[in-house]
Amino acid sequence: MITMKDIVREGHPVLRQIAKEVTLPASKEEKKILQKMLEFVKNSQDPEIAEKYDLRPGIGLAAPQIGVSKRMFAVHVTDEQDQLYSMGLFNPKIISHSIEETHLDGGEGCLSVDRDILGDVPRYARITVKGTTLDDKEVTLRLRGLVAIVFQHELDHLNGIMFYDRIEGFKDKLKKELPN
Ligand code: UDB
Ligand code: ZN
Repeated sequence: MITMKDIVREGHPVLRQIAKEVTLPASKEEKKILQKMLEFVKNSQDPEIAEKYDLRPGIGLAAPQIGVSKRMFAVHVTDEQDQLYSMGLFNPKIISHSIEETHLDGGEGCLSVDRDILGDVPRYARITVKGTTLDDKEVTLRLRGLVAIVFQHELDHLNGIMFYDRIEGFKDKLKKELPN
C-alpha cells in the first residue's frame, strides 16, 4: 500500500515536470498504480487506518506525487450536497470553465508540502472535465465547489504547478522574507 514515505515532497523535480499522456487503453500496470492511489486516499480518510499508518487525510493524489510522471490522479471527496466523487482518472482535461473564480477559505495545503502556506489560491468556480475512468469509460463531469477545487489542484500537479504558485504576491513575499 502507498504510505506517506512514498509521497515525494516539494523540491523533487518530478513535481515540476509536465506529466505524459497515458496511452489508452491504460495498461494493467498503469491501472494498478491508479487503483493504489485511490486506495491511498480512501485509507487516509479511514480514522483507524490513518492512525495506524500515520497518513494525512487526503482528498486527492496525483501520480507525480508518487514519482510517476503520467497524467492520472485519484480523488475521494464529498461535495456540499453529500455526493461522493471517488474515482481515478486518466488524461483528465478541463474542457470549459466559468469566468467566475473561487477559493478555499483558509487556503490550500498539499500532501507534498510539509509546511503551512497562507493565502488565497484562485480557482475557477465551475469546470467541466473530461477523462477516462479505471474501467475505460470516457466521462464528462460538471463540477463546482470543493470538488472543482480538488480537480484543479490535482490537474495542476500534472502540469508541474504547485498551489502556492497561484497565491498572489507569494514569490515577492518570499524575497522579502529571505533577502538574497
Ligand atoms: C489534501 N486535504 O488532501 F475543504 F473535508 C488536503 C491535505 C493536504 C490537507 C491533506 C484537504 O484539503 N482536505 C479537506 C479540505 C476541505 C474539506 C475537507 C477536507 N490535498 C490533496 C493534495 O495535496 N493533492 O495533491 C490538498 C487539497 C487542497 C485543495 C484541494 C486538495
Ligand atoms: Zn497537492
